[in-house]
Amino acid sequence: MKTRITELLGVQYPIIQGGMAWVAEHHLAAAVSAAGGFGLIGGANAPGEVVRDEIRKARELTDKPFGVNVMLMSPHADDVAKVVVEEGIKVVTTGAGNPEKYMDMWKAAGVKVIPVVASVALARRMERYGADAVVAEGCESGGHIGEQTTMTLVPQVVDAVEIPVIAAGGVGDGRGIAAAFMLGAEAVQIGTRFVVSKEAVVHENYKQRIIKAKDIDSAVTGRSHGHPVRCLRNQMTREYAKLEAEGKSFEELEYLTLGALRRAVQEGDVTAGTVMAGQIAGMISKEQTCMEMIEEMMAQATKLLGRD
Ligand code: TUI
Repeated sequence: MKTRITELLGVQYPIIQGGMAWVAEHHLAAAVSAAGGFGLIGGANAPGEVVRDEIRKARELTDKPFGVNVMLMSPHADDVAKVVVEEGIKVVTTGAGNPEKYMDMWKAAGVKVIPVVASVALARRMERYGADAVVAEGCESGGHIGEQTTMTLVPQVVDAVEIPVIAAGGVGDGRGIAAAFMLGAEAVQIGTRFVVSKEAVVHENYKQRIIKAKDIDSAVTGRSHGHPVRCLRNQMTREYAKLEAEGKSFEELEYLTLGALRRAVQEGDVTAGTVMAGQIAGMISKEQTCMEMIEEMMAQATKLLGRD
């Protein structure tokens, strides 16, 4: 399945791995790229030097291309933005903000820029600023989200811009990929399914929580403060909802979630930690290698799309 995105990224399959905080480290990025997809190292809140180290470690594992996701709310975003240029990274995605201030530096260095957007307005603006593609991310996604669903956002972004569009949010198998293509996307970005891959270095409890999740297990914290974050329901989300209903300030609520993602991902505290995952978690049923996941999804998608 050749598209403008597979050409842009130089990959076999139109599958990009999400730049998930604490999850998208070098083992996962290298495994997705080695399997013919496009792996990403998630900068998240990490300092520039940590991201540099991750890039170098991924290069030891694969000579296939991979990229870096710059999380724009990070206090280290400026440093990470420079490190990707210094390390010769060819593709950057951005999340949780507007990357305009880095565009000139990246374009001058020949870096392809793919902002993640949650609205048509930002997609248009990014195209004007020279973005090479956009990821249109619906609120089925895990983590920091916008308001629109993938089903409604993707076709509206496809109609609004000339650059190719990658669909994200709620894609976890070949049916989701085929559906995204029907909406006009030329690739998909997948996060939650890759969390349960054999190569993802996360706590076993986190993987099992996703594998056991039911359709209704997803919750969004922080809506009332304009910082919606999707995760799986647990003691933390119940406590958060209670305090949110009591009108507690954003700062007080942040205290509850501070460091809670790391506690879930690395220490396996899926009770009090923030178990970020997309709504598709309910469909994800087993651990597999990235190669098995990608080949299974592509076989199903190409069959459904009549391209096999
Ligand atoms: O960025 C994500 N997903 C994330 S980032 C993250 S780390 C974090 N953890 C806790 C709280 C906050 C962040 C976990 N998951 N996805 C991409 C994404 N970007 N989704 C939505 C947006 C977005 C939203 C508003 C992008 C731009 C925007 O407005 C920018 C503007 O200035 O107009």
